[in-house]
Amino acid sequence: MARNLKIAAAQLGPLHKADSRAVAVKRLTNLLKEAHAMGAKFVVFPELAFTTFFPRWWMEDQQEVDRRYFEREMPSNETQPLFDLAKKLGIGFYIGYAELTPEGRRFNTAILVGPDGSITGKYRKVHLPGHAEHKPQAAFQHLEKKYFEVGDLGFRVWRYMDTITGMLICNDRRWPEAFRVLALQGAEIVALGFNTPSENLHYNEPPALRVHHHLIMAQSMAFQNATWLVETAKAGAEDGFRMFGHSLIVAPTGEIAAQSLSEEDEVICFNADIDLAANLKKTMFNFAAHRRPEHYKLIVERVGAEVTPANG
Ligand code: CDV
Repeated sequence: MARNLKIAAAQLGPLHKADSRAVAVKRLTNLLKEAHAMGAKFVVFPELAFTTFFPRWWMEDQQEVDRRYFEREMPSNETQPLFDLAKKLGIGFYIGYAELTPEGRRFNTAILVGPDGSITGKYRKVHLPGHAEHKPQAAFQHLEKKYFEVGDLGFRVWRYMDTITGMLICNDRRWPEAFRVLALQGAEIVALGFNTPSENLHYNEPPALRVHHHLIMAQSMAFQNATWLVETAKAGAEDGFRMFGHSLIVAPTGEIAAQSLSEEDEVICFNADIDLAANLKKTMFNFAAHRRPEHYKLIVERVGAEVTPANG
């Protein structure tokens, strides 16, 4: 029996500082309805999908940050309509949000919600990019290291809608290790939401090159790990700070099956044959037959690059 799952990436255009949770939830529910009309059964929303990408702002009043941007419960009264609609439509989804735990810990989090409305899995972002200190000279900040702790749940997969699905968040897509840990657990779908500024905070880089990196990473990670990969952007100019779109659904062959065209709210959808990866998993990327972990020790032992002496 072929296993097919109609997957959608539900891209959000900009959410500004002044946009309320209610505005965000209304737009998310509209995207969900559009995905449903396209026949989607699993919808991937962006990273930090209920608010503007707030780590671009230096803010000192943590109580205010918590109130405006963090979720103490999921779902809450404000986010419940999205869960209710998804359950009514029988759609499962991935969504990212800023999580404030009862112990006062803060994470950049994503959840996998089943078509029955229950939360199947949670992932807390491991690779936090940017910095913790204020950079007043910079055009904008990237303060994920200030606002969030490194995720403490590891890289996991879940049996989900007759597939094996894992979650990552944004910057994780630049790290092959994250994908490989999911692939070693049999991942068939990797869902990932992102917010990626079109400008490089650190040095001058053509925006087109940043999109190029995004595309080649997605294609290579999907192929090398023989998995479907869904990457969904929050895009466009949020209060004047532009982020690129290019939400993607990539097949395990490394081919882009669907890609967004705008930097606005947009749904892309593809009927994914989950078993498309079966041949790859049995041959080229048969891990059990071909991997040589005894030669990969440095990957877990060493964090930063250290140059060994010549011929050492
Ligand atoms: N939200 C992110 O993790 N953004 C990073 C930016 C800072 C480069 C990304 O990897 O896209």
